[in-house]
Amino acid sequence: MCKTCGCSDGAQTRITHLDVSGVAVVDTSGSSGDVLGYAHEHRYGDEAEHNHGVHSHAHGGAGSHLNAHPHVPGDGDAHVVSLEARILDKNDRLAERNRGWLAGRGVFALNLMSSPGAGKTTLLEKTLGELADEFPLAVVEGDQETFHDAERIRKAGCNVVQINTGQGCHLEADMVAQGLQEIDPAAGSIVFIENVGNLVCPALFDLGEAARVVILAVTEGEDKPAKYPHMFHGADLILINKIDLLPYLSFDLERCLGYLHEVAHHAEVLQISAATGAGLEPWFSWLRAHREKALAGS
Ligand SMILES: Nc1nc2c(ncn2[C@@H]2O[C@H](COP(=O)(O)OP(=O)(O)O)[C@@H](O)[C@H]2O)c(=O)[nH]1
Ligand SMILES: [Mg+2]
Repeated sequence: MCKTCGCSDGAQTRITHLDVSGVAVVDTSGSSGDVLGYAHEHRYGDEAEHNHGVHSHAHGGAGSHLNAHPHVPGDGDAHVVSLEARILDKNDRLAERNRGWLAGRGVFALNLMSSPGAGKTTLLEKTLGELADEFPLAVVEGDQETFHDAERIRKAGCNVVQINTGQGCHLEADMVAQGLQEIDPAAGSIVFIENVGNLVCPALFDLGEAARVVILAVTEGEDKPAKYPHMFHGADLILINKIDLLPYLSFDLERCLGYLHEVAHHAEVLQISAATGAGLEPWFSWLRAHREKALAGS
């Protein structure tokens, strides 16, 4: 059991590739690709190779995990630490494999993280509307349960796979590898990986992305970067969302920017409203530039 976020050994990951043309879902477990019933899911945690009891409950990228989950020294502690180190090594190795696979294809993949409800899916909907005519886009959706977000993305006409993590609170590299196989992104694509809503554990798992984008909604309060520094420290780009609500809140923007400077001075910060579209042009430009770079490097 993860002491930080409550992942349990019973977690089961399911991967579902939604069919863009209709409400049906393509079963991802068989080789035929037949269109099956809506609720047909691929439980890859059942496969022998994916020992879910181990990989779904590892927390922390490289050494950060050991800091985040300190162990009380005692009998068996060395064993626990070495087991965790092996699990984390495994995630990092798989993340590197994803990164190489994406780079070889000239695909720009980003890991989009935030608290639940900060506006990740709304931003993706707006972004798909703007960029879909320019180059191929695909989305890997991470949620504990439901196809709600994947449905929203599918309605926008985008290639999307939903990963349901069960009791797991974050995506891991092997889940994303499965998702990438499903969406099979073309050269020059952007792949958006919407992580499970959580400001803690997703920060600790490398998925093989080329960039990390963190959304902070003004409704969450200005102190979240100070309270959850690991998440913001790892970001390449931070989007302060829901700025349309600023007139109605006591959110102290200057203070928030101060905290961000302290924990993530290297990151670019943009102020946006995913709902109204305000401030989104620099975000679109950022995406175009990173996609160009990924394509040029392939
Ligand atoms: N006012 C306002 N609401 C927003 C904005 N972005 C998202 N929302 C709302 O916030 C709620 C959660 O958004 P969603 O995109 O599902 O968040 P997610 O859980 O991070 O994917 C929804 O009701 C959205 O309509 C914004 O910029 N301004
Ligand atoms: Mg969402």
